[in-house]
Amino acid sequence: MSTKLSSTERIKTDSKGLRGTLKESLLDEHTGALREDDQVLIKFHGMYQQDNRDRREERAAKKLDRLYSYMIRLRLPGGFLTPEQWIAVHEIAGQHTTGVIKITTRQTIQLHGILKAKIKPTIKAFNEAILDSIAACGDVNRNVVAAAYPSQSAVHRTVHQLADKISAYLKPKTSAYYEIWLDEEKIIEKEETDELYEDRYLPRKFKVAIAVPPNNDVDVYTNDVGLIAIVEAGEIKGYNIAIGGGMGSTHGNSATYPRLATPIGFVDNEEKALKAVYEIATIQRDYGNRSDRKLSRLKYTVDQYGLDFFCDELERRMGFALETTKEVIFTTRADEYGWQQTENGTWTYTLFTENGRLLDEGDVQLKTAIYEVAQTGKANIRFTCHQNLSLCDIALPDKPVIEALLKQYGAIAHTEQASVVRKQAMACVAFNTCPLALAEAQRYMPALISSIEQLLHQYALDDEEIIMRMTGCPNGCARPYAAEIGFVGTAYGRYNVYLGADRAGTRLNKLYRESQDEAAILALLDNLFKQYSEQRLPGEAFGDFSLRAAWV
Ligand code: SRM
Ligand code: SF4
Repeated sequence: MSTKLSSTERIKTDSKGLRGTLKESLLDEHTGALREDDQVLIKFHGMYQQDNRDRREERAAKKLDRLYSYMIRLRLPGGFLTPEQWIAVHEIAGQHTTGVIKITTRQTIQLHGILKAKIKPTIKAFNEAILDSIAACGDVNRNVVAAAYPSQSAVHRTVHQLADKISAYLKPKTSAYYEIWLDEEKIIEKEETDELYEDRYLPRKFKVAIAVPPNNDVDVYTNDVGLIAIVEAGEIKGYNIAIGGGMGSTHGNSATYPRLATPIGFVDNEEKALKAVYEIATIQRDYGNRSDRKLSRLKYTVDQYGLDFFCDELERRMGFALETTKEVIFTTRADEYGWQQTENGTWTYTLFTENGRLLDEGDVQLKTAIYEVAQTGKANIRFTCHQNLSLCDIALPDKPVIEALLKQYGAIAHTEQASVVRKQAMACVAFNTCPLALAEAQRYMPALISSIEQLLHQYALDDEEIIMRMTGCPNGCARPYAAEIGFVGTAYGRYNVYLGADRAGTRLNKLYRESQDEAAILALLDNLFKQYSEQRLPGEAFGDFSLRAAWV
């Protein structure tokens, strides 16, 4: 194995606490881009430099620079916003961005299309709403996700608080964000010691999720660290800990692979869970691969050193032993759409937001609907890892007002009329902003689902909750390897098709066919749905049948 550090490692250690030359890059009016090293560093501040890929050729023909802009992602542990914060997000989205508010697969939002000169005003506006984008990207702990349902049970309140605590505990200590984007006074870098990240940060991104069985809505095993709440008689008794999940792989590189996290033990209180997450991060910091970024996620560290070594090292660093993993049963990953009453008597309405794109289109004015609801001040907002949005904490007397607004702007009809399969589906961003996309995803999946709905109808499978997910490349941002049917882009208009994951997210799928175009996908699904409708056992899910039928 090479021991030469990757170029990103030098950029991090030379960055003076993630400052680099970002200030100078921002002032350079000759280009919409940043200096090369700063393009890496800005990620740690929650932003990505991008360009409009639909316009690359046209601009190249005119000998023009690419059309650079920035995507900003918020740090939002547990995916929560107050109505006041939503109003701020809505207004910010209307000023310097494409206008679309994009709910991500990790329970937060992204805004795209921000020009370089507008980054600072955007961050300042977020800051006024007590929102930030620190560590939403980069080689650090990312947005901590937590079970969204039902948002008001005491157990869920506890895990939402734990998500906040983990996010704060693993937040980089540098004050570069405040200096660069908010013009706060410079702090002498030497005084900023960061015991967790030191000056090298982690070898790669690090993701933590907290699940509350039986709903695995956070897809807990696809994370570097999964905490699974063990609930008895309505109380959390502790957490199972699972390590080494991750979806990303690279076409043609067999050393890379998706992996589900392995349960390694149980801790009986929150303090120990926090300590465990922290020390798992320090082991990854010290042992993770810093030469080849394709092999640097925790999953590869775990597989390289072995679980025994990892657990011994973890117990040594924590100063206490892990207990035996408790039995856990997950039965679903689905969002509970529509109205749900929660334990404390308040109401939640979960809205279908196809691929997380919140906008106004024709009669379906989702963005306006949420804005108007937020204006009443009578509902909080919580995002789900399924790219959806829940209006929550609604008191019974306020329910009619909110329902009327949702009806007025077409949100209820939109949610109720969407088919079962569409409501289970997810697609990543892909074109036109993702620089890594090989094929379309969120712009194409809705049309493909329409054709799939017709096939399902032909075999009376309309009510089957088959989980389908699509990504524009093998990085796996919509977790396609944990879908019953996964589509992974290989080239424009072509996808690898994967089959066989289970509904609860405890088993990965396997490659079924390579590089299929739409006609081939529909033909193969036609055949598979026919067999499934004729031969399945009562209640047998499509993913389970795929294995029994030995399709993969
Ligand atoms: Fe992702 C990179 C979008 C969730 C695995 N992801 C990207 C970038 C930033 C492209 C880039 O590096 O320049 C994409 C930006 C597109 C755009 O224009 O907005 C991008 N990822 C997304 C989002 C927005 C997809 C979505 O439609 O919701 C999700 C934002 C999550 C968030 O709020 O933090 C998103 N990405 C995920 C997930 C799912 C998850 O975390 O539950 C995964 C798979 C799990 C995992 O991490 O293994 C994921 N994204 C990746 C990878 C592959 C990482 C790897 O280990 O190999 C990359 C590429 C990379 O890091 O080099 C990537
Ligand atoms: Fe981009 Fe690939 Fe992630 Fe889709 S899966 S957003 S194409 S990196």
